[in-house]
Amino acid sequence: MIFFVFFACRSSKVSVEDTSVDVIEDSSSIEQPESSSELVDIDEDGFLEGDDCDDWDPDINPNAVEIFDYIDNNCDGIIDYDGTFSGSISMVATAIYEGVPYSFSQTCSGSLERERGATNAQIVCTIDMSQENADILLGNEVTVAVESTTLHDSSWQEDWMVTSSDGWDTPMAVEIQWSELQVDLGEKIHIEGDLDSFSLDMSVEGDLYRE
Ligand SMILES: [Ca+2]
Ligand SMILES: [Ca+2]
Ligand SMILES: [Ca+2]
Ligand SMILES: [Ca+2]
Repeated sequence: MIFFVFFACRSSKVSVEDTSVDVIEDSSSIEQPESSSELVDIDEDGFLEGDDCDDWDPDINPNAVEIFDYIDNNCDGIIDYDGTFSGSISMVATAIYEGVPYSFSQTCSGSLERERGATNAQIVCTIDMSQENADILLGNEVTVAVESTTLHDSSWQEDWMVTSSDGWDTPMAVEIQWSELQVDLGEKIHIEGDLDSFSLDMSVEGDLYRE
């Protein structure tokens, strides 16, 4: 009987209590996590990682001098002598036909693309057919071109292929020379080529500029 009374008293207390609580949030008192986008200068070269294209190497930064090493030293997006170049190239030629020499002169368009050393270049000459026997000896178009070659320096000599729209082709020794990286970031290329064969002499010369 004593047990019954104790139980009855306890249950009446619990049933009438309201346990709900209003929670008041104060956002100013909540600590925000530190921003993860905060820029740092890991290599301590004076440039934050947003402007420094290699924040682990103090020799690479926007104030560095571009040198030939397959790396973008000065963070301008251009590696060494990379780029697209174009310009005018002069072509002169002398060809023998039935024992008689005929001379030709033409202004041609040159272009060169270099990306991480891989280079394609061509000179396209649309021949002025009013020149005597141009149709027989040169054809409507002569190109001097090289494809998929890799440049390892600022000057370079290699055989390019001279091809006529008439169907013949022959190699020409071509030398190209970039202007100094330290002077103008290598924005100019000088091109000279010579072909000296039994029936045809041809030379090309001119400058291409970074576009
Ligand atoms: Ca840095
Ligand atoms: Ca750096
Ligand atoms: Ca470089
Ligand atoms: Ca560069």
